[in-house]
Amino acid sequence: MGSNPTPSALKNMPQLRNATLVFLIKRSGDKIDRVCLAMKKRGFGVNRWNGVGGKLNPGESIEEAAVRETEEEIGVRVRDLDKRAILEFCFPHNPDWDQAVHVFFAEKWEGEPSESEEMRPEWFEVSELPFSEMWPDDEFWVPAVMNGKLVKAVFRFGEGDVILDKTVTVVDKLLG
Ligand code: 6OG
Repeated sequence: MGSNPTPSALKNMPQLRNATLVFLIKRSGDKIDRVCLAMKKRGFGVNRWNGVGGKLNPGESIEEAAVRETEEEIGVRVRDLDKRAILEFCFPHNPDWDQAVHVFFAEKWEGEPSESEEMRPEWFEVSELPFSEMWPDDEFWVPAVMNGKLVKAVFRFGEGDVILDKTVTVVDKLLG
């Protein structure tokens, strides 16, 4: 018997599909004062403001996917990526949507955010984020991340994107 057995509840857990979420940020001194959100024009999360990102292509790393998606969605080539959160989303009524979202800040990029068929970017003051038009989970982790905290969180959603339960933890380090 191993000294550190896998808890039985975790044994049969399938590995969640990875996805990326990138926020372009502008600082004033140490503080983030502006963040680029983009209005999703189609598909999953349509009509919501969010960072940019998406699923990984076969063989791609999480960071490679984050760079590619940012370029595809808002025409900006990021030069740095700083991982700030890992969020697990489960949708028991539609497990195809289950995903582990890796959240990054980018502070250096080439080009200016511009509209694509999928996203319409806009700069927001961090103090004026449009939470009523964002995913309902965002109010529980975005403020901490904007304040410089690293976050791990798990959200379970029901029909109509209602949060059934959640665990949001500020951590010292993000692994994975
Ligand atoms: P595509 O399916 O468009 O990628 N994403 C979420 N973002 C937030 N803030 N909250 C959620 O709560 C999310 N679920 C997914 C990850 C989906 C994009 O949306 C993000 C990707 O950037 C459920 O390829």
